[in-house]
Amino acid sequence: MKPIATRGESFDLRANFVLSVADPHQMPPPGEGGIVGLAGRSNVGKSSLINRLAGSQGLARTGKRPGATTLPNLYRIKTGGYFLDFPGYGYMNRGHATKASSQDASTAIVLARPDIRSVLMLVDARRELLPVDQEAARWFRLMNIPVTIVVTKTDTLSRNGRHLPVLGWSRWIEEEEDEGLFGPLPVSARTGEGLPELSRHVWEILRGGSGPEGDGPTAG
Ligand SMILES: Nc1nc2c(ncn2[C@@H]2O[C@H](COP(=O)(O)OP(=O)(O)OP(=O)(O)O)[C@@H](O)[C@H]2O)c(=O)[nH]1
Ligand SMILES: [Mg+2]
Repeated sequence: MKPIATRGESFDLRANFVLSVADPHQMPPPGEGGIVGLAGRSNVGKSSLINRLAGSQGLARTGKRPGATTLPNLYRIKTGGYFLDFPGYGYMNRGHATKASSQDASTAIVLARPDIRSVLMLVDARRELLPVDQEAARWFRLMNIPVTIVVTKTDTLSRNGRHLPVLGWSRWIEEEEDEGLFGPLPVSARTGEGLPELSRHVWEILRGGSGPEGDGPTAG
């Protein structure tokens, strides 16, 4: 598959699987580019989105049932940097207890790796704003990690219908008065809606910092 292109620019985020991280010590040393995490409730579409961004359908395991991803999975982006696919949290009200060990692994990585440049917090377009998502976003912010709210599965709603969750999330982001909180970006891993914008955003996160890769294409 070709890298996603927008207005003549191309943001090549093709990636390879590196490992499932049970312990942060297994991860490659910092300095090879930053990490962009994907977090959100189980089944929200994190792994599907990585597959689309990386242009490879079989890269991350996806599933109809929540819990397809049980440990954080690390993917190396060929042009520099990493995706980190966090296991989903909080499904069917028993998430916290049953998924404790995968959450432990996620927390350990976040504490150990200051090179997590940003987290994309995925939320389902069909659901109202959920406190569990808001708390997760705030937790990453407490860890001083910039967070971008990404509203997924927009293909399941009409154009009018998707307006509502996007509006709800943009109000919430405004109310938080936090300059490290971005979005909401509406996307669909199914139709590809919003992917050029999201690819550009990820590219800028990876290139925008003081990483070893230097400058890439910029917004404008
Ligand atoms: N309609 C629609 N379905 C989607 C979209 N993205 C993912 N899905 C479906 O949602 C289900 C879950 O997708 P995954 O990518 O496995 O979700 P996940 O967030 O990685 O789930 P966990 O690994 O359990 O945390 C699968 O059946 C996907 O086909 C989308 O944009 N639109
Ligand atoms: Mg997954």
